[in-house]
Amino acid sequence: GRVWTTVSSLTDELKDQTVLIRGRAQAIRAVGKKMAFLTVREKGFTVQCVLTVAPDLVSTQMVKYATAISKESFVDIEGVVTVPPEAIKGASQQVEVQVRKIHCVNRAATVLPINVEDAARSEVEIEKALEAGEQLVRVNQDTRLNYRILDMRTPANQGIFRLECQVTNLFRQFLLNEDFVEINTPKLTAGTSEGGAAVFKLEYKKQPACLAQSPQLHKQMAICGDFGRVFIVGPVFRAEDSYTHRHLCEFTGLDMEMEIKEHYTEVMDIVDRLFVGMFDKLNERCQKELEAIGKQYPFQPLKYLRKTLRLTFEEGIQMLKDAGVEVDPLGDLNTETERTLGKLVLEKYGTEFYILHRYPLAVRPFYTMPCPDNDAYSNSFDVFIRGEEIISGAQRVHVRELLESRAKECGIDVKTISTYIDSFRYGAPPHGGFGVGLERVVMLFCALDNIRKTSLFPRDPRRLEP
Ligand code: ATP
Ligand code: AMO
Repeated sequence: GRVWTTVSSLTDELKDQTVLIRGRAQAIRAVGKKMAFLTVREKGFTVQCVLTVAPDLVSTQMVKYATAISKESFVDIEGVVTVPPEAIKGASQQVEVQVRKIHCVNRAATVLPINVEDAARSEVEIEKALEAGEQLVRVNQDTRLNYRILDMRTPANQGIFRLECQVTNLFRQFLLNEDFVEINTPKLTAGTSEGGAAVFKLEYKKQPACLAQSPQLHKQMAICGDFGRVFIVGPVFRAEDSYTHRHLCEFTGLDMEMEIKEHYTEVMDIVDRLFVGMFDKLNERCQKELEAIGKQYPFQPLKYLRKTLRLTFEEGIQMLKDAGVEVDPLGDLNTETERTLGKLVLEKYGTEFYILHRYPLAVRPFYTMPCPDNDAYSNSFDVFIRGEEIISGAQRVHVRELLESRAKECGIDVKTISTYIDSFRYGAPPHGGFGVGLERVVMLFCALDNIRKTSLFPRDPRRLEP
């Protein structure tokens, strides 16, 4: 077989060598009848390919053939790598390929709903281009999502979803190394786990059912079944009724649950080691991805400490109060106060990643363990990146009677979760865990403004397609 080279690996080390590449014709420009430039893109990386008419090497017919190829078509190119005296504008690879053979493998339609080159520009580049009188279309979010397969081709999107894959991978690897067992939990369930409103109802063989709002109940039941430490990677469904930048109707949950010996801080210790290690490795292993994302959506690298800052909810309220922001000391923070606290924490402690724990019991789900010293508070926590929540976690109630009364107090129909509540009849160890929203981690790590940018095929209150 022939030896193929990827566009991303075309460097000056290959100077004068003949290479074979397959990619998309991103842009084609003819210069008279004897020369043409072709930008070839493969998985977000681009290289400039040059056709120059020369006896026995390149014919005028070949130039004509090349310039007739429609944008986004797949092409095979055989050519010689050269290093141009000046830097190439626009291409990610700084070498050129002098074309010897070109073949169009599969043609794209001549009219494209999205021009991938335009879709890849940053806001600053768009402004500049428009000022210079260039003709280009600003691609809006709905168009991007309607034609997601074209939008996906931009270098930034290639980076985002490769980075997302690493987040899942690092979550899994870390927990496997810590003796956790990966399990799968049902997505078709009889009852709700996080409270009534945001649930998709459906009929399950004539029986009322819903799509799992989280693996919460089943991951705890696996602890009752002596697995000790478990985790789940899977879809989570929330029938959100408002349209925000950070809520989806279906997202990917990274969940874990573990026995605890003494204190819920054991769960926060895992958050700390898991995420500090994850951020380090993302910065180290995903440099190309981060660079591609930052080129279109410029952002500052996340500021985090070697040991994650922990503040109690009361301390957080005090910081807000000192800054003149009045909040209910036993109520929840809202999007705005969470953001404000994030700013205050950054100023005072120099970190954009921190844990807020000991939340008021009244604002947490029924399965949350009250604080033993003061049951107005709970053994629970949220974790924030750049002032927005990425994780909720807690110690759980493992005493059946308390669990049942807490569920009733919270207005849960206990009949629908009786098998869960009954699991605690037969002896259960103290335990706790947390749930992470994958799309939120990637969105906030890269300071992106919308969760639809980190969901490959987002589901929101208005979108069920593609
Ligand atoms: P969790 O369910 O763990 O709290 P979350 O990030 O979805 O995760 P919510 O409880 O939904 O958080 O909300 C946290 C805060 O964000 C709320 O107190 C509320 O002020 C605000 N918020 C939640 N949902 C919306 C929404 N749909 N529109 C505007 N603000 C919202
Ligand atoms: P919670 O409801 O906070 O907790 O969800 C856990 C994490 O999931 C993410 N998240 C969302 N992401 C996108 N769209 C949404 N609509 C959405 N809702 C939540 C957030 C959030 O921090 N059972 C508990 C977890 C636990 O205690 O183990 C739970 O589901 O990043």
